Formats: sequence, C-alpha cells, structure tokens
Amino acid sequence: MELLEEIRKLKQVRKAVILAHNYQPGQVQDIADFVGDSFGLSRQAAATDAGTIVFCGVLFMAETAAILSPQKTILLPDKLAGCPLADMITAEQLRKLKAEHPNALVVCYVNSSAEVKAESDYCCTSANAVEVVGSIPAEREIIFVPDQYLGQFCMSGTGRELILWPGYCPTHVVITVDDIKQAKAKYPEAVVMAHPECTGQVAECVDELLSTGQMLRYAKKSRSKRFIVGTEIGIIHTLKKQNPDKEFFPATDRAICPNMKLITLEKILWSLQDLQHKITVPESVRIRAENALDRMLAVLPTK
Ligand code: CIZ
Repeated sequence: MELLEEIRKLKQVRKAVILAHNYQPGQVQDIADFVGDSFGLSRQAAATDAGTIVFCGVLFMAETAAILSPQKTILLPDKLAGCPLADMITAEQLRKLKAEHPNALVVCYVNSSAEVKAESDYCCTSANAVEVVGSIPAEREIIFVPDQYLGQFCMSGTGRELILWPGYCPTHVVITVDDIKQAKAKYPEAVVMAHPECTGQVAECVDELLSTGQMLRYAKKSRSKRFIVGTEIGIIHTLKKQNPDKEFFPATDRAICPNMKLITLEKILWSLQDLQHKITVPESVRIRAENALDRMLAVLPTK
C-alpha cells in the first residue's frame, strides 16, 4: 500500500489527528490535518475530539500540547527532534536567576521546556510577546527567557528594560545582514519579512518583523507580489500554497532547522503503528506550566 494511503488509514483506526508546524517539510505539511504555529497547534489539539495527536514539530511543541491536553496521547514521530533554543536554559538556571532578582516576574517564550514554563509567571509567543511584556506593571522587573533577540524586540516594542537570557535560535542567527542586502538587490520591489528571533542587526534592515502566523496573514493581505522571507524555509511551502499568484524567496537557503526536518512520512507511519513516542509532562510541572500559559491568555483572550 502506498505510504500516504497507509498513514490515512491508520490515522482513522487510531482516531488520530496529525498536526504540522509551519517549519515542517512540505510533504509532512501536506498530510497534516492542521498546519500552524506551536501554540495554535496545541490549541487545535485541545479542541479536537481525537484522543491521539501526532505532533510533527519539536519536543517543546509536543510538550505544550501535553500541558493543554493531559488526557490525550501526544506523539512525537522522532524523539530526537529537540529545540536547541529551548535547551539553552534549564529550570535550575532559571531558579538561580530568579534568586538573583527576587522581585522580578518571569516571561518565557513558548520555545522552552515544560519545566522552564513551570518556573515562569507568563508564557508568550512571538506573536504576542510585546503585549504580554507590556501588560506587566511598570514597577516590576522582568526576566525574559530564553531568546535574547525576541527579548530585544520586546524592549523596543514596550520601552521596558528586560533582564535577558543570552539564548538564541541557531537557525535564525544564520540569517545575516548581507543575506538581506543581497536578496534586496536581487528583488528590489519585494517586501522583506523576518522573524523576531533574527539578530538585532537583521531586525533593523527588514520591513516587517513577524511571527510565522503573522507572516502568513500579512502575505495574504498584502498587495505586494514578491516577498523575501527571513525565517526557517519550511514556511515558504505554505506561503506559496496559499498565494499562488505571489512569489516568495528565502533570505538564505541556510535557514533550515535540522530538528524540524527529522520528521518524515515514514516516521509518521511508525508513530501511528507503534504509538511512539509518547510525550508526557509530570502533573506537578504541568499544572504550573499551564498557569503560565493561562496568564498569557488572560492578557490576550483572543490570541
Ligand atoms: O511558536 C512557534 O511556532 C514558533 C517557533 C515561531 C512562530 O513564530 O510561530
């Protein structure tokens, strides 16, 4: 039987849904029931009737789904699909930083482990980080972890000083100012969209700093026909699919997340066959991590 057919059949038998992050390989996005950003997908997982969720993404994303849906079976098709940015801070390191700043509130980017979320007051996504930080009373110090560049983006968006952790996404920091200049020289009329995980120098020379979901909405609405895309290149698949009349060019072909690309169709099939690899979060951690996510939602009830 053809691989795609086998996946579809087994998905029905298992009463499962397949979720794919915007950075997944095109073939994986095409077989998925939902494609989106990590928090949006975790909410889809919670909203669906399906008891089994195959999360095509990286570990922190599957953990976020497990935090929101503890009663469901959350499967990550490759257990080695981690996130180096999330791994740049441990819960222990965060506890030490909190001890050094006892009056500070902690905002953690969703790209963080469940344990780090559990140590945080608020979670945020790249789409709502500025609003979450801006909602915190001005007299409170704020620790922002783990992405220093998203933190800098929040500082310029809110005028607040933040205590930053020096983490970064290895895939986004390979995008350089030279890449942007070269792409602009080649496509001078194109709008340059980049992700706020890009470095501060890159942030300064692009037209729009946007989360993946915001890029998808922006490209759809924009009257421009050409776009330079400064984020993981997997998103170009969806951008092209949703906008067949427009052109999308990666700022660089080097912006590839090797962890995202560990997920393949074969591994999705094996995951459904063997119910592997189950991602769970200990209840004591889960409850505290969910509180941080709930506080984010309370600031932004509609996001
Ligand atoms: O939250 C996500 O899915 C990530 C990693 C980025 C974004 O902008 O959507």
